[in-house]
Amino acid sequence: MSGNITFTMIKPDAVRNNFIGPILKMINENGFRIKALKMTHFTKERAEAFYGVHAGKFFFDGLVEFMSSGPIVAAILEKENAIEDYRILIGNTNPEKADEGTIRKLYAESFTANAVHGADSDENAIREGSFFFAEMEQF
Ligand code: IDP
Ligand code: MG
Repeated sequence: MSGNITFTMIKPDAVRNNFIGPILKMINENGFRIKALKMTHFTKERAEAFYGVHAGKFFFDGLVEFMSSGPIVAAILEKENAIEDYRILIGNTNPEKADEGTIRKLYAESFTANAVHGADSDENAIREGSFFFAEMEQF
């Protein structure tokens, strides 16, 4: 059982496709409280730093290009067992493999343009949230 905070982003494809509203609605309806919310834009440099763990992988350059291609929405979410429960709600990284009813199944465009990000550990939720929210330590 992990902590009660996770970090998410609505990625540029979902923002372009007008899915901010439906995705936030799903987040709320699945028991998450939105603790902080910001619409913003990654520079290429900040996207490279955010996804630094993937540097050198075949998809890295395309991922950085995509993530800096338009606005994103960053948010801190609260729920018991937040990390694990949110990863279930978003579905598999590859939307073709995502279960029915998951955010990625419903709203993703492709493997890279897969609608949303979800932190994979308490530690990464803090690290990633700190990219966007100075008050991260309060959550
Ligand atoms: P996650 O977002 O489900 O945690 P990660 O493995 O952390 O998946 O990868 C980060 C992001 O990089 C993915 O959400 C996706 O946008 C992109 N990505 C990962 N693997 C691939 C791939 O094999 N092809 C294309 N894009 C990928
Ligand atoms: Mg990941």
